[in-house]
Amino acid sequence: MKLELFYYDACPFCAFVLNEIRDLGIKVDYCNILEDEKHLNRLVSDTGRRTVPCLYINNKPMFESQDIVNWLKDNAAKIEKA
Ligand SMILES: N[C@@H](CCC(=O)N[C@@H](CS)C(=O)NCC(=O)O)C(=O)O
Repeated sequence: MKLELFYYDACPFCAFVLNEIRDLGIKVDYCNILEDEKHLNRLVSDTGRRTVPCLYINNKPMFESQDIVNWLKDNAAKIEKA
């Protein structure tokens, strides 16, 4: 399962998701949309939005930090460890 988190550092909703990822000890690829324009461009072209956090699950975008955290908790056993 390929997981990519689109985020930036100053976003509190992103911090909520990042903390959960750390607590679960799972492997996620990080896509900082302010540090690398290609990540921002991909997010906008795929979704028409620049809202973060957005978790790509096998290339399918999921918005809403609470939904992302719930999904990560529910699926943690199936996700590769960091
Ligand atoms: N309800 C959303 C809120 C996300 C949100 O407001 N993110 C802000 C950054 S802290 C953002 O990306 N705003 C820019 C935009 O939506 O275009 C969540 O919990 O994920």
